[in-house]
Amino acid sequence: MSVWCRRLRYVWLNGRIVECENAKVHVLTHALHYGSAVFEGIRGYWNGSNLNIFRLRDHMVRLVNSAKLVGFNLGYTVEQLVDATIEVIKANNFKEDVYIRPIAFIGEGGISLDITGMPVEVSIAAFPFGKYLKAEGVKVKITSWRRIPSFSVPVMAKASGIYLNSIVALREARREGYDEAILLDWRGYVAEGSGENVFIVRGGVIATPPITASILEGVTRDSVMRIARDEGYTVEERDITREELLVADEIFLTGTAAEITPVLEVDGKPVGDGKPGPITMRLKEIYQNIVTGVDVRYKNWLTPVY
Ligand code: PY5
Repeated sequence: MSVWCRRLRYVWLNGRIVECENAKVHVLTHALHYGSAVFEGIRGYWNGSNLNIFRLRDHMVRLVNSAKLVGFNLGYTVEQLVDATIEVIKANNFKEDVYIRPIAFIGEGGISLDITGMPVEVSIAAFPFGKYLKAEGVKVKITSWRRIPSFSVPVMAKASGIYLNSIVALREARREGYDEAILLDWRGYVAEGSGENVFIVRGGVIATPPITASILEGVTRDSVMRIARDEGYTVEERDITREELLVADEIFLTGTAAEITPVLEVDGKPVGDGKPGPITMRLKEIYQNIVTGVDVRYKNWLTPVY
């Protein structure tokens, strides 16, 4: 039995709800060999009476766009993918916080690198999930591995193959005792974390790298920019130098899995006084209130399941 089937009962696979044990692929699956897959990470938050999925439609739009960038067609509309997500959560009857992992991949189409006409498979799985990174804050290393540039691969796509870059970067950081890696882009400017976008605060001004720094255009990044601007902060999308990380008042990471995670140390040096900063904590609190539906100002970001 797959260890996953202890955490979930049903999976949505190619248009149908199937038993977890039957959500399988062959070892010669194209995507397993070449990383020819695109995926999403989405969270659903249980607030005691309903499960609200955060920015579900925006994630599915990115999934469809990722496939387009890699060069294949998902075969499902955004609306169908939204409905399928709700269907699979209902089938499992989850009444707790979940992580949702849709993936579209090239299936059994041979070993050619030409994916033209190869079969595309789509699955959506959801499972109970807690914290991804230490909620109190993380120690990061500026890794020696650079973020794959967008002139080599369309890095705007959340494509599986690109994650080898994140895997080696995080491996290096963890081996040396850090919690997370920050990758610089090919020019040497700050790109992002292994699975998160990066924000810094200097003199009350918030800044985050632009999409021209080979980053994934994060949904949480977009949400945080909106929230911060609504709170009256100035938010700049601009290149950030490595040295700015070392003199920033605050640094935080954003991502679906990581949510808003304070950075306490960079390369062994404390960020500010080494404790989570006030702006980081304020944004974290607002974000928490939004995803649980307490802050109704951003209610259109939530899709209730039940
Ligand atoms: N950058 C990278 C490389 C990412 O993998 C992610 C998300 C982000 C940025 C943030 O994007 P978003 O805010 O849209 O989530 N990472 C996934 C996640 O679910 C997978 C992490 C293992 O957070």
